[in-house]
Amino acid sequence: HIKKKEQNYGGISKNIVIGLPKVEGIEVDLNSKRKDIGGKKDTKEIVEDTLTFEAGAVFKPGIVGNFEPPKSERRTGLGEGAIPVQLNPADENKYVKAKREFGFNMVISDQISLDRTVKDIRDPECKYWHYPTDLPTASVVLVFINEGWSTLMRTVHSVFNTSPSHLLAEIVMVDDFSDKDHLKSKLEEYIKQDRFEGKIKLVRNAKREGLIRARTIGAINAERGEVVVFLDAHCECSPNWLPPLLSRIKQNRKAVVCPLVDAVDADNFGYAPQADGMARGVFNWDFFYKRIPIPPKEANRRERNSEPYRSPVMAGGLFALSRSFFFDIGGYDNGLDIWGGEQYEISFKIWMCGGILEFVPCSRVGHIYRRGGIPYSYPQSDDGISIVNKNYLRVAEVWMDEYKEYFYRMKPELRGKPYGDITEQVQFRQEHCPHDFKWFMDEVAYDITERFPLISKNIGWGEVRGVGSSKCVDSMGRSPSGKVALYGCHGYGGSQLLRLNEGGEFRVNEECLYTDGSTVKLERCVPRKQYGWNFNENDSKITVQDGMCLDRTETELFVSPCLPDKDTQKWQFNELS
Ligand code: UD2
Ligand code: MN
Repeated sequence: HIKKKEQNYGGISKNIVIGLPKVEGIEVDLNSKRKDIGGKKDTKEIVEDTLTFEAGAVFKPGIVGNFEPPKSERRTGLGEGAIPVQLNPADENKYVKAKREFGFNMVISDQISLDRTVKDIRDPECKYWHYPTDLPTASVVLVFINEGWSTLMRTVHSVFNTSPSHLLAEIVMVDDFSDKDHLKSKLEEYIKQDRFEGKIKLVRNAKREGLIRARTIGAINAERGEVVVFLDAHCECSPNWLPPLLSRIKQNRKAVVCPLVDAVDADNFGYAPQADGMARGVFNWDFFYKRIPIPPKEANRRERNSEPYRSPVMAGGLFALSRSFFFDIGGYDNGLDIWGGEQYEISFKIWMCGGILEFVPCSRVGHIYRRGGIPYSYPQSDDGISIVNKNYLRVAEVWMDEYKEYFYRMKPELRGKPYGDITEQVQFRQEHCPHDFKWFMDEVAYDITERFPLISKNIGWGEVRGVGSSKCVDSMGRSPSGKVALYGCHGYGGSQLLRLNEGGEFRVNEECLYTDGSTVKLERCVPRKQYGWNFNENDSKITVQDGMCLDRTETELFVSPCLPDKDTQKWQFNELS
């Protein structure tokens, strides 16, 4: 059903696919991918299909494992070993422009070899792990749109240089409708080079699909490898990053594994671990990705720190899984657009449909976190809700059962907003996924509510306007410890979107209002702290413990003893629950 237009580019690769079949006039139903790929139809089949393998990796203290050094020779160029590179002040203007265009310092990137090696910051234990030699092969899928040349191609070179060639089946590059010249014929020529052994397949989307459908298209086209590895298009791999991932999948076909993601600095291209070391991936109730320490229960399941550990959710961009398992769990929801939310969808799915999600400490990959710019735009949404929020709604509605209520309490403005048709996803879940969200919270993500307690029901939310005034409570974009003030009501939400709930919290996003007895300030909400805010609809007063009331001058907020008829102590929320 999914037919590809195959073109032979001078014998370099027989599999270069240009254009989605859709534009070629062939009906392609992305939703039918499961059937096409031989995915399984019901839970029973998925379970029986689990392959059991012999021994996995073995730890032998003192005996170095089958660690394969990078293919490139030791080099001495600029940025080699990921030592930070300083910008020549004469390049300041070019630098500013590049940062705005790509989010990266392309001036420096262009000066660093595409074959550079990065620092080896793995746990020293890692070299004593002995991985099986007959591992499943991998197709590495890179989706990209308008990425800078050297950061994109350094990703390709790095994957080549650091992967044992018998395990690297192919790299599938999915161009999500880029319009930059350097990604046109130059790219097609470049990937034909002998050094890439005909292993690079380029798929050009005929229209902008967004990273989520682009990845699905990549997985559909990744026919050569047993495992699909997704990476962002601006990554650099550490030594021996691939075997620990493949080995885990070999042991358990339903293990979805993430490397530890290190940070390649967007300005100087230095390489560093994330500040909090090894962490679990979780989310707060408005779907911000968070990292929290590995709880003892999980840490103790392992004998060594260098062993894989389970995580409730992944960050999104970098992970490996059996290609057939990807399609068994239905791949991504094709209704997710452009960017965002898919990391939760796939994570919930993995757990709730019978898989496991792990972080693998001996596999490390660097990712450049954008700073100061993005090379693509977010299309305008047509129904008064941003694309990211719409994605979140789909994920919450399909997967979170009664827990979606906490999401809505954090984002009350999204209640009732349109999120498209989810019938197919709901049906898929019913037919294939034995666990519900409560099971996920209790058995897998049991450490989330410690950090991000369930949100209490809102009493009032929206703009908080002084009665008889045109001013609203405004966080003024001041993050923790800033003073909250009054500002002309603007109706755009953001710093004026507040929520006061039955748990006594008065919040703007993750920040809570508190008072030192006179002024009103913001702090990162402290779990289970009794802030003591309340709103009384009858006298329009916002009180905080000990009979104090929220009060105002023209521009300032403070608390003062409650007085029955004091007009400056009267408030109105534009929405009451
Ligand atoms: C993070 C993830 C990213 C994805 C995203 C949420 C990491 C390190 N990164 O954002 O993988 O899960 O959260 O959705 O975990 N792209 C397209 N088409 C688009 C937009 C982006 O192909 O319309 C490509 C882009 O070129 C890049 C990849 O998708 O290769 C991820 O985009 P990003 O790097 O801008 O996202 P990031 O790292 O901020
Ligand atoms: Mn990225």
